[in-house]
Amino acid sequence: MTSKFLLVLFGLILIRLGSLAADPVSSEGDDGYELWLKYKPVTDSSIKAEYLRYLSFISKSGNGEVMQSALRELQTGLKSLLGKNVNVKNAVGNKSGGIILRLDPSTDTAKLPEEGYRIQLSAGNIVISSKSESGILYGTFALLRHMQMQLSVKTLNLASSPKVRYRMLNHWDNPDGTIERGYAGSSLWKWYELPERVDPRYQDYARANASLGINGTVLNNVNASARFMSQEYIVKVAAVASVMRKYGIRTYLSVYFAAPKTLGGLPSSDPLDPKVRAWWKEKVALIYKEIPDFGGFLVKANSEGEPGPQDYGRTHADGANMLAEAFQPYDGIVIWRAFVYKADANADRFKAAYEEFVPLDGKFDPKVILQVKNGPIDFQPREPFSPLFGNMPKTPLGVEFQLTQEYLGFATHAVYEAPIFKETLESDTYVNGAGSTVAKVIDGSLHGHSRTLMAGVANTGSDRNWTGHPLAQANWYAFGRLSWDHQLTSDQIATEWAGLTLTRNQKAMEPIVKLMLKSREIYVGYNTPLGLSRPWMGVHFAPEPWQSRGSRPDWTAVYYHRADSVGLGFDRTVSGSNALAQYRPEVQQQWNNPDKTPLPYLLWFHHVAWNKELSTGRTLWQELLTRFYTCANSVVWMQQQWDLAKPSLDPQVYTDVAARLKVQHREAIWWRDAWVLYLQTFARQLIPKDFEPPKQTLEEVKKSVNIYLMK
Ligand code: BDP
Repeated sequence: MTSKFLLVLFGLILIRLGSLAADPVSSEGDDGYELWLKYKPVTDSSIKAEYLRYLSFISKSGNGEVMQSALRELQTGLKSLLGKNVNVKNAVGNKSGGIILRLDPSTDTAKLPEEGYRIQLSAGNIVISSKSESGILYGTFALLRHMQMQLSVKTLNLASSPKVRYRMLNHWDNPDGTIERGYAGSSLWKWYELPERVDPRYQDYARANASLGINGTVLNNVNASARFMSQEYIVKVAAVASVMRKYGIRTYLSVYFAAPKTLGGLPSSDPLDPKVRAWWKEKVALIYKEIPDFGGFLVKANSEGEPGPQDYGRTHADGANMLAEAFQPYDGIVIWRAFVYKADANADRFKAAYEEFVPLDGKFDPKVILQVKNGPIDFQPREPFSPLFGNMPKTPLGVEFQLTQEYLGFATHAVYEAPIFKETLESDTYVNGAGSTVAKVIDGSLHGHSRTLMAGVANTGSDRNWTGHPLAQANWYAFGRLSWDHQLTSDQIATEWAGLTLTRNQKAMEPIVKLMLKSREIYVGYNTPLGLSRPWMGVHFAPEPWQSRGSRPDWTAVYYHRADSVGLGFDRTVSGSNALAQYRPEVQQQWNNPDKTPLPYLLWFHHVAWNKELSTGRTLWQELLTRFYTCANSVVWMQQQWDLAKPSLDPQVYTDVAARLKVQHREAIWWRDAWVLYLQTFARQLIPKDFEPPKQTLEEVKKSVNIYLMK
């Protein structure tokens, strides 16, 4: 080897080292797969020293699958956080310096409900105790979360239990691998490979859910295929359920109400027909043979063309109770959806679910829970709470939120949804006087129900980072945390999620959390300000306020915003549809006077004249424009916040989000221009000088929307 060659080689090595040293973060290359379970090494040396005192052993009581998962998670977490393999010792006697997983029905957990846990220091050990293995698993995740946040364990004393019993994700996944309203790739469930091949990803999905306390998953779309009731598919479902079970998660299925006819070959699916009842009983028995902890059925019936009991002149209660009867021998439930509305040009879709279900209060089998979307229409960026909440005291009502961003900009708009969930949960129904919040309806405390439910329509898919938009992971996280404890604040959850997922640097976290907390208001501002809504048919993404033709009136845009030469908005007071009458007088009072209605809800309840002066001192037209423009511009502010955090962010994540924020800005302007130009044709007013006029004409915007929608 010549000395010249050696010099060149040495030079190359130096260049390589130099580039590595200059770019210390890039080696991480965070692809988002690990979500909030990254278990990055603890860097605070005094905290690390505290933790190291408890790593001499792990001991556990109980040997079930869930306990094994808790142990595995703890060992993986500790190894990654602290670089130590911690072994299991079972006979530890009086030893200290370890972590004890104690399944203990008697002493310190006596006051805790089944799934609750306590974490405390006792005789020099960290002790996680619970009555159930699931509780131990939740406690283990809580301890690991505490350690990921590098919090002291010197005075560790945490006790927590879920406020809601059924905390579940609803997947709108189809058997062909597509996802209805899914924006993060295709379905996680690979039906054609099951049951022989069980994708390892199912386990990571289960871990992520269990880390938040989610204990149920509905695997298939509410627009269900009958094939899930076939023996072939039940076996496939059983293979997925066996993974979920290890993490305390029960598996549920959406069912096609007409399955007895289409799959079973019976002449009808009439819920009062004894043959149909027998068919379902047999089906449920078959399912329990394969899946002993099966959770139950979720049903969308007589809704948007799906079959249901009304096809036979029966009620929703008849249908639900027939299925409940099939579940009598088992610990399963029937979750019946309240998302129904009829094609009636003169009716107000807002009122439909209430009219249909309130008369049925008291008629449902105790195994039935009614699942109600948070608002009366359909997951709009902002909706008043559904008037069903509180008005069916004899029926357990669960709430359904949507994590997938159907109306919230798919996977290109950053919208942190915790404030949406909280807004519904904190709404006061006044049914038993002030303080009768939706949260108290759904956690059962208002009307004394123990079957309580919070469901979230999942935003997961086959994308490597699970949710497409990296920040959308926060919506899954927030839903899970709130389903466990609805009293957590949006801020708390955002801070926790950002700290676990993006960066531990305090300075970087601040702008990220600010961005997250403002994101929903910003979106509403350029998308549906002042209480506009837009559930028209189609892809639910492109702006189409002009859409006036549909197969039914409530599948058009004009049905909802009611723009005309006088003004804008849907009159739901006595002079209009009187939907307000479905609320208690105290709630009506907040919304029935256009002068007093809070501006975010104004156009939900009133048809307001273009020149009416609002509480801001601006006319309706001016206020709309102010919101459209300010909020579209605020996306630039979001970009700035994100950039402030850049030095502490993984470059892959930084770049991905930065690019999506650019798309968001472009699309925010698209939305703004479409609304402004279209509404201008009714308002016949100029765009005030302070605002830059749209660069395109209305016709040009319409053309771009048509291209977007083209097949
Ligand atoms: C709407 C969706 C539709 C769903 C329906 C539902 O557009 O795809 O099937 O809700 O919840 O939001 O059943």
